[in-house]
Amino acid sequence: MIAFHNPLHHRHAPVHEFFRGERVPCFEKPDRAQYVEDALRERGHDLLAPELDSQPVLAQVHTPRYLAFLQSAWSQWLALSPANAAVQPFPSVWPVRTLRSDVEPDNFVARLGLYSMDNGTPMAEGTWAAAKAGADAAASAADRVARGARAAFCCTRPPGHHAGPDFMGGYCFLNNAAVAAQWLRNQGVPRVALLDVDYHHGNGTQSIFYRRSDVLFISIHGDPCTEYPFYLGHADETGEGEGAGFNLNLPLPAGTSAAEWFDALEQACARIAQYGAGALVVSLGLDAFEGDPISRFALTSADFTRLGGRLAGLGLPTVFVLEGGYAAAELGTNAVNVLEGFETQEAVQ
Ligand code: SP5
Ligand code: ZN
Repeated sequence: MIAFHNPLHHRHAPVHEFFRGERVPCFEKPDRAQYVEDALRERGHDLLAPELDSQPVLAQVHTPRYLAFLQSAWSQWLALSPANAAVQPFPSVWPVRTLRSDVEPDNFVARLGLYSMDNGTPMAEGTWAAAKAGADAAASAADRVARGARAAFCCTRPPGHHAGPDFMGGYCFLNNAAVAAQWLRNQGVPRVALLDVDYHHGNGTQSIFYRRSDVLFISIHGDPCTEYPFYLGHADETGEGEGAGFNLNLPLPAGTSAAEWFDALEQACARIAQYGAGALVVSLGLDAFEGDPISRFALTSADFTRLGGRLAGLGLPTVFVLEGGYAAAELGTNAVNVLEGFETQEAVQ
């Protein structure tokens, strides 16, 4: 399969995140992408460098002031003190209900809170460079598909699906899958289906497309009553305005078996077929894996091959975008299994 990698992903390398008030090592670490790249090469898939600038499409899915903040955040952080070069910034205050988010405070940490949904998305010196190159890789994969490729894979980190129009969160900064979907729309695909199979609800992607009918968003994920991101992802969120009826959430309890997970996948596939999509974008999180350290579904490595085969059965030009998945050593096998399940099923059709 055509696969784009992110040559700058390693420049996003924060050291720690918070868990129950303590600093713990980051789960979203550079070796995740390295394992996937290694597995792709071992199994004969070539890796291409990004070949397009995603900037115009980023401006369609994120707000100007958020993009401006993100691009300059590290230099603003250093301007507070040169010693900050060795310190990770974290937000500590957020504009929740009744507080104003229309006025940007001058204080850097207050602005960081304005543009964040959690304190679980640490930044480092190269975060913007890595995130931007990842969005370029997603645009490049989408463009190949728009120009006739059956499928393409974007192997990148940091992930993207928790990043909304004007905020970061859940290890995500720029919404790569939204970039891919918007790129396909700009290239003339009238209706794009975006299926998110990451363990965590793709709240950022949902919010970006919630009032639109030209991108159908479907997510299979851990029930937000108990699982991150907690404040979005319920079954009664079905879209608004023009987008009414074009958002489908399939939350499943923590501990759900693979058999039940594949039942939900059938519901998702039925909705995609009914929608009449011209292309499919898959937010390919691999944290539904039984061995994932922060998630509680039970898919095996073989189940990821089955997932790829089922998606091929939709018969749509498909862009796969890597999202979460924290069992790093198994991430390569699980990602390539999806792609090979897709290609094998494609070959027998
Ligand atoms: C893209 C993606 O998968 N983002 C997930 C963000 C999850 N953030 C919350 C992480 C909570 C980690 N809890 C550690 C439990 C260790 N037993
Ligand atoms: Zn996830």
